[in-house]
Amino acid sequence: MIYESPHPPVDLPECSVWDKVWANPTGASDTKDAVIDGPTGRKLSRGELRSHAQRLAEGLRTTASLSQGDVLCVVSPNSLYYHMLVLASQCAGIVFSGANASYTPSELAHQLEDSSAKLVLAHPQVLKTVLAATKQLGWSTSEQQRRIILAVRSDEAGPASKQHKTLDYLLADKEMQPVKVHDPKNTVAYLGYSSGTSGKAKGVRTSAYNMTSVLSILAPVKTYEDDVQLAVLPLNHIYGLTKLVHWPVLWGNPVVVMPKFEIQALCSLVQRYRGTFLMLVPPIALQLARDPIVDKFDMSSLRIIISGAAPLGPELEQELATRLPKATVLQAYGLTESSPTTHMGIIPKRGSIGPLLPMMRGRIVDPETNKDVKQGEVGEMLLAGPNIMLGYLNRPEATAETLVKDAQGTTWLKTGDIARVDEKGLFYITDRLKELIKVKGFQVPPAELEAVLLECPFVADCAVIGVWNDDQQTEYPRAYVVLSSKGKAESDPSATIQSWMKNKVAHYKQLKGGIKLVDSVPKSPSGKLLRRILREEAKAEIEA
Ligand code: 4UW
Repeated sequence: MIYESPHPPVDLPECSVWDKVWANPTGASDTKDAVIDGPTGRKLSRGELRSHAQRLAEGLRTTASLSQGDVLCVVSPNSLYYHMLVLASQCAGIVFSGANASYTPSELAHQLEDSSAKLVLAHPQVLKTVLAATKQLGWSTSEQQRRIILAVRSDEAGPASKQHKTLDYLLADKEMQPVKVHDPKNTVAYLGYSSGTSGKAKGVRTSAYNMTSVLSILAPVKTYEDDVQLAVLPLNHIYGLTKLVHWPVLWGNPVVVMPKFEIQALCSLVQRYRGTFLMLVPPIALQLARDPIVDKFDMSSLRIIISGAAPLGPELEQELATRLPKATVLQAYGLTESSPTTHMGIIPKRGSIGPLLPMMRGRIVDPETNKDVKQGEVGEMLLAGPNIMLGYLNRPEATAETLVKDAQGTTWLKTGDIARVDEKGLFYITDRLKELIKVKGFQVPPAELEAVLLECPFVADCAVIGVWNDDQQTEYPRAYVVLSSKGKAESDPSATIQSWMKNKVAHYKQLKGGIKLVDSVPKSPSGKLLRRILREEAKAEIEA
């Protein structure tokens, strides 16, 4: 059966993202704060944000010679300028591709190469990584100087400004007239990276219409003029990009940005700016619910707390709600491939991701037969709606496996998540069919870690799965490793492999779930890794 959203339909405008976010339905003034840098207190008003974004757009077009459809890659932790960089790209019709600021050079090189990024805007903190990544791709020094620009103003760039230009170089005197997007349904506006149901990270082609639609279908969550958002989640990931970059600008709400999560700093910013809206991931929910430091701050301004990107158990959700009784605690769900939000627990039911948002439709199918299961039974969740991506970049096969058309011509996204729907139409995520591991909400594709491990001289064969860590409320990757003869000669091969991995993959991809030395890893007769067997074994181990 097809589940329909219980919410009334909403209008879906066919315009550019720029026109949507600056439509200003609340009549917010230009002098109102738009972005506040948490650590320094520096601010950009709405007027400044819009004007700077238009000037930067003009510089991207003229000084950097980017044309409509070219890809701009931004590598930066959350900063005062992140909103401006995203919005400048939308003003100029440039495709925005945000990279994770903790990527290693080879991880970043993959995204730069795969996306064919023309220009990189890099925060000075990550410049070393960007230089190493582009060197791997064969960029000469002069090319690096031309194509890598620091994502800060000149007075903040430090010694890096001796070699690289800064945003001041790109900020033109003139404001660009925002481009008109004539076919928003088929115009790619963002290229996020997601492994989807299998394999390595792939470019997700998110159209302008996908983004304007998702902003429209979030309508059931009411925002008010005096709401203040806290941006502790990374703004490059689709969760932050949609809900902490575009959404607050649309509703005229200031956003306080934090470059990294730290519980005391978060609480102090909530208190100082009377924060009302907090989006988080389960490990942050855990600290907010249990860390004694929280009691030292006035958190009474918090009105809505939304958790997503990974499962949050009903007990912890309730614990958080009890500790912060003025706030409504709820869960939401989404994927990079759905731009991202599809469900939101508007009326919270502990452990549920809520009903479908307006215009969304869902199915729960038996993954073997693709036939719908009965209401209440578990199966793979399929979703259809205006926010479903156009497909993966240059990967027609992966796209065809993930987006399937039914006889009525509706395109369904196979989420790779196992879910059930109760009698009230509320959805519950119960398991994951796909091999993806989520560490504190970040994607960790096991196939990627296996490929890196197989380059290690101590490893003959391996398989990687996620194992649940209750203390941290997250999964961590664990490797099952068959040692090579070189590995067998090591006194502590696990420690050697762990330190070998240190520089190869980002910190959140490290094998914190441990390494198990085994004689073989389970494979099908055709040689396909059977990670599910290892997952079941690990689950049984935890439950024992
Ligand atoms: N419960 C259990 C959940 C949940 C979940 C996601 O990295 P991606 O591609 O994307 C995200 C997006 C998170 C998000 C989107 C929209 C939104 O409003 C919101 O608010 C809280 C959060 O993480 O990973 C997608 C995968 O992450 C898992 C699930 O496996 C999904 O396929 N996931 N949300 N509430 N699991």
